[in-house]
Amino acid sequence: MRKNILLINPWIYDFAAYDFWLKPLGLLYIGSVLRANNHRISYIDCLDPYSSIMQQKSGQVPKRHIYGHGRFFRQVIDKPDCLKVLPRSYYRYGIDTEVFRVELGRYPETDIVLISSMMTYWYPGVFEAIKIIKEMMPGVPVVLGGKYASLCYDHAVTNSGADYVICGRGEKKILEIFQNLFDEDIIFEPDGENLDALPYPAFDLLHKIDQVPLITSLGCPYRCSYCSSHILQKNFVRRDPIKVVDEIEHWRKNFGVIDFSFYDDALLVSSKKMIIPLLQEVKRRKLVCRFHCPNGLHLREIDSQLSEVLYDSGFKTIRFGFETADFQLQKETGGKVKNEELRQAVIHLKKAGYKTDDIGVYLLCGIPGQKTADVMQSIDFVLKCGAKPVLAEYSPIPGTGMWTEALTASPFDIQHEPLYHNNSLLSCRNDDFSYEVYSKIKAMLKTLPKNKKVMT
Ligand code: B12
Ligand code: SF4
Repeated sequence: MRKNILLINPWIYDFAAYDFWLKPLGLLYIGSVLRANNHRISYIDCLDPYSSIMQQKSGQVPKRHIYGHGRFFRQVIDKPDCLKVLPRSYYRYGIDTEVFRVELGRYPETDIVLISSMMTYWYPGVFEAIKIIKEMMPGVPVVLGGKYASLCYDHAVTNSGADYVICGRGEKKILEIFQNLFDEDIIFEPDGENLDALPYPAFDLLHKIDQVPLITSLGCPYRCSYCSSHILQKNFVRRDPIKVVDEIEHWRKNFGVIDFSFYDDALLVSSKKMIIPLLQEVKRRKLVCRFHCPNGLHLREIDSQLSEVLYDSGFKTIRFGFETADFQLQKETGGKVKNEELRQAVIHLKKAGYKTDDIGVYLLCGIPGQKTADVMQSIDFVLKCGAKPVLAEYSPIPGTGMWTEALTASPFDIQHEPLYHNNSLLSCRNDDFSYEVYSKIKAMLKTLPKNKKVMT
């Protein structure tokens, strides 16, 4: 029998959050799989910047950019005790709890609630939503999945209040739960290794589709020690680039979507097999769209052909994962890039038309044992290459290669309290690379004239 399923994208509780093309892609994939199994799907987005009730109530509209990114609603809330060390305000991002209750009240027939989770340190927003759901919908089972649930499974099982916690990809596991709970036959079962066999994510449930995130692949062929990609997805699986363009065309033609963001971990790897044919096909079909990459891209892949195709296809601002200019550290953390590769990549990108400010290069700061000199030398190297350094604060993630080192290095109890994984906290700071030093470097980067060297 058809079930009424309510999907929930929970709040973010944090010091700062900005909607950098952030959508609950995994949850909406699960929704589409359940819809393909003939169930009725509804959706509440706690982060919805277009909520009309919230706009009426607050008299405000969060500032949005035409490219599909922008601000959320937000309310100042009490900081959890353990985060009081950071003298910054703490917010609930999204609609307020009363509006959430009004939204929940619209779905009295709900048979089961599915809630997602993102950053490990955003769990308080998930818990708050579950608490309210349990209060307003007693007896309705709640299933929790997503990244926090996968990376901090035991913490989620013990503390979240959910009836079921799912670790890892959810398309098949949710069907098993449905079989057990409701004795449901499976009508459509996705093939986990074939991403093209999945129905398109249920973005039609959103009040407004300001942009659509895409995945051309899951996983990554590299194994960087600070990254959890291989925990979340063991092998690197890719789609057929032409099928990705079919999806782009679907959203473009049927929903008028212009902006698309790629959520891949390794979008540019083997570019001739994916991104180049994909973008060429977009051009051949004359699809007018803009592409965005909130994630760091692989510098190693950049050559003259790829630079030209990217520039020509409307990738106007690009960000690369470089992390450090220190050769030893590059090697120890996984060897995804070398200094010479950055130098060469910037030359190709500039020939294609990119300016210094368009080429953002992420530098990981605050990893265990890191010294200020390493961060400064890395900034200097990026500037010398003619690109823009962008600091990315390290967030320790359970199960990663660097986790044991992080446990030893951190002055905080990162093992038992995921709130300490918050990148704003710089939880593996040390006497040399302290929070004060980091703040000064960050401020300095904001005022730095283009192409200026900071140290030799
Ligand atoms: C895209 C992305 C971003 C985007 C958008 C965020 C988002 N939508 O999550 C942006 C660029 C904003 C971002 C930023 C950051 N990110 Co990020 N990001 C990702 C990325 C690459 C993909 C997430 C994604 O959507 N995947 C695709 C979908 C299909 O998968 P999924 O959501 O996991 O869903 C599946 C399952 O989880 C499950 N599932 C999901 N929901 C539900 C619900 C139910 C009920 C069920 C049953 C199952 C289920 O089923 C789904 C389908 O199989 C992940 C890495 C990764 N490989 O996952 C990192 C990741 C989440 N990010 C990470 C980090 C470190 C960051 C930054 C801190 C980086 C930095 N230093 O600046 C910032 C933080 C920003 C902030 N304000 O705090 C870490 C997590 C850190 C943590 N402690 O939690 C990850 C895991 C990468 C890593 N380094 O290992 N990120
Ligand atoms: S290359 Fe990027 S996505 Fe792949 S393991 Fe390293 S940091 Fe993670």
